Amino acid sequence: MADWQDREHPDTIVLFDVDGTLTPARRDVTPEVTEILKALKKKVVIGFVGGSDISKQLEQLGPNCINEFDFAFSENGLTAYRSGKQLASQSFIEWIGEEKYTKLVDFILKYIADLDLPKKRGCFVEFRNGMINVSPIGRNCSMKERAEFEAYDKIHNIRTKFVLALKNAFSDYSLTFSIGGQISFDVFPTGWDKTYCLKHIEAEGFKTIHFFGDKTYEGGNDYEIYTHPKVTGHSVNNPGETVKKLKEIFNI
Ligand code: M1P
Repeated sequence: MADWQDREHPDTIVLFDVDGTLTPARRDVTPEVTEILKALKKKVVIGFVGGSDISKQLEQLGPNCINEFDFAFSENGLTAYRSGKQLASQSFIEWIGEEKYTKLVDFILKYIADLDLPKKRGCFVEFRNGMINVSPIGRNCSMKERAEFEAYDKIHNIRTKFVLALKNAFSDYSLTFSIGGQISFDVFPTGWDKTYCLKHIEAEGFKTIHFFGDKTYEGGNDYEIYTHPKVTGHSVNNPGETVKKLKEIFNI
């Protein structure tokens, strides 16, 4: 196992959320962020931990991101890579079982069918390794429709009401419903939030774990890791602020 001795601070890891922290939501990383990450990697160990699945992160952070970052954590760490090599993990469907899963999905699809929305597109439930992602408008919407839904949701609280209905109907399922992006929310077993990724680095013995995220408020999908006792959390509003803070903290 690499012991990171090529870094100035081999016992420090810096983890980043993706959407809103390294990139704008569902958009690509800029050269400015890529450059600062390269400089940071000389000093410390670096990783990302996003809610999205790996295909979206490869699009946003670049096709080689699982090698460029020392640790790559998709779906909160339910899909994980160390130095480009995949690590063993758990799966949502194995955890929940087909019977309970079918009841959950049937409820979701019926709820969406009854929703009165200006536009509906396709892919309302995205089945992932460590979670499902539910989108009332559907993940196939265009960028313009994505922005329209986000604005509509701010007024009508479509996702908040949906999550409430699910919490009531499935109170015995031990599930967490997390609104982390613009058009959807993630559903995963309670505890499989972003702190899950810390299991993959426990054995490395890092003395300092930094985390940068934008949804660090209670209810946001960065909250649990941001407030974790072993983590030094940094709250940012956009990638520009991430760069600014990195320059200040790490003297880059
Ligand atoms: O990384 C934050 C979220 O990004 C996407 O959300 P949305 O498509 O709603 O903007 C999703 O991939 C979601 O799973 C993820 O948590």
